[in-house]
Amino acid sequence: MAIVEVKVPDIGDFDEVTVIELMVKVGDTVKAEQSLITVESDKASMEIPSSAAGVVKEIKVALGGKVKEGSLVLLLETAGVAPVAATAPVQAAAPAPVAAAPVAVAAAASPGVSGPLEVRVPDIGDFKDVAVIELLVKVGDSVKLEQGLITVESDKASMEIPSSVAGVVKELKVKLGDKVNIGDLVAILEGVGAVAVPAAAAPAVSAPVAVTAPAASAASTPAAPAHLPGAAPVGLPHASPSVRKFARELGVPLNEVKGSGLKGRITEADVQGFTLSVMSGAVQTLAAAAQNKSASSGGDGAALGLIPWPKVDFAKFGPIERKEMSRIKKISGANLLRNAIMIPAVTNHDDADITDLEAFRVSTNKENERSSVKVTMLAFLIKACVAALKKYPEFNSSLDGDALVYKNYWHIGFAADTPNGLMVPVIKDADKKGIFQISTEMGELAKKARDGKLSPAEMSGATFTISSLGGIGGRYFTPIINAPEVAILGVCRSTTEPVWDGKAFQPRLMLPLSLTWDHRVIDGAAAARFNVYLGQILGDFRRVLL
Ligand code: CAO
Repeated sequence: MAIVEVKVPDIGDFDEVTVIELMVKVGDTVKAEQSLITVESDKASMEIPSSAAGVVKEIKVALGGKVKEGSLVLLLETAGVAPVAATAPVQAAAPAPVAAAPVAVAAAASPGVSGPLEVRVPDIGDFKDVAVIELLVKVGDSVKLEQGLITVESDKASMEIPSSVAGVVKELKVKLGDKVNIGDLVAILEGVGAVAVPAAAAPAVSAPVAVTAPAASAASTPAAPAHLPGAAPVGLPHASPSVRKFARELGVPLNEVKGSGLKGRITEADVQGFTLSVMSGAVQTLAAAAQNKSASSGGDGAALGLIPWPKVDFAKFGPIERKEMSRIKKISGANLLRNAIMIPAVTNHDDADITDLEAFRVSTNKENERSSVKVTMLAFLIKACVAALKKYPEFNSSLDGDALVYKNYWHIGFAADTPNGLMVPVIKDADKKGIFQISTEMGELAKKARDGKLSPAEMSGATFTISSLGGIGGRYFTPIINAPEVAILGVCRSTTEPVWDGKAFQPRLMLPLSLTWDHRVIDGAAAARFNVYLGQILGDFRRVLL
């Protein structure tokens, strides 16, 4: 054990910055590079990462306090041996800050420009191929000089790209998910006002003009940081990159979350709180509210250009009873509708011979009769799906704009039928767990789902989902993909059937499988291969080891 001092590393040109968020507390176990605090200057917000892994012993900074390069952030107890005498506190090697702050430069204004003006990505420091995560304006909007047009984000920082001119947006040249670099065209504006030019030299600008910052020059129109206090356009959520990422993963609309941090900053706890409020029904997202409104008015499909939903006075034909749908049904209904409409989904049906696997499952349960854990077919299916997902990784991916995000983790969701409606708890890291552990967790999660006690974290992060109706019955069905996943496996009840072995019919236990997949990501041939491979594994589970 050693005590390690974590200090503020080189934070570029910034002298003193304010601590605006404490992201860990005493007793927390942190990984190396995990963000510890967020600091903010008048130009940028940055997360200060931990230079070592360990347990937080003491926090040496306070909210609102000022720090600079070399300031002590906290003391960590690490598992390893300290690089110097173990009794003395050791200064950790200073890591680079998570966010390199964009250079701040005063821009002079050259008034009286009109005509089409190009706004390009200015010097954004060392960042390359940063993703556009927010469009802050739309065609037709009037923008002021220095107003943020888009927000870009690397894995380290988020920044706003400001307009170098005042004018009306004629064309947006980027879309959500695009990757941009210095010099890339962001928008074309009809200039009506000032053009920002380097403070040192303010040449007359005649339209059309490319307002592009020279790559190496600090004296250029800078990329404004995402959290420029006082200058951020109204409504821009005030949150650190990691909180934004967390919100995106949960599908939380950040602009609807109230920040409890310094200067209204949105913290991870705020995002969690918002999620819980939505789950408990206390709060509705604006999107859900709009969808519910549309559904409650008959879901008339007007937005899709469809003919109106039939309005029928059912009471005319016989006695009726009207009941409000459960909250979970309303929420899942809105999600199912979106997924059914937006995903070009195809379903492949197949059968797997599980005669031997079922015999093994039954004998395993007999051998462990005294154990409270019952091994279920679904646990084997989860394990088999992980093997198939590893062999065909696009089934474990998600669409992000024009890119595919391949996930190197295998979290499997399973649909659970509850008195309040359908819920999808998630077995995290199913690849690392054995059948007993998966069965145990599934039992616990299914119980929590039925008792309405699942936490948002227990329902998030799935990379693939299985919906099993095997305990109930049926033959095949077409499950709806749980976006942003790209495939889902539906399973029905196994039955003993005569299967031709080349010489005679043999009684074999056959499991019906229905794989629904997103045709934007997966081709029919790949889906057939996935099902065939899954069937082979279920037919001979030793293949999981290969
Ligand atoms: N074929 C034949 N029998 C099966 C089977 C299959 N594919 N899958 C399960 N069974 C059997 C089990 O062995 C068990 O039998 P015993 O009681 O004799 O041991 C019985 O059916 C009940 O199983 P179960 O459903 O309780 O357990 P499970 O692990 O299969 O499923 C869970 C757990 C939570 C997924 C399930 O209870 C559930 O909620 N299923 C519904 C999912 C759903 O609604 N999907 C639709 C989504 S789209 O609207």
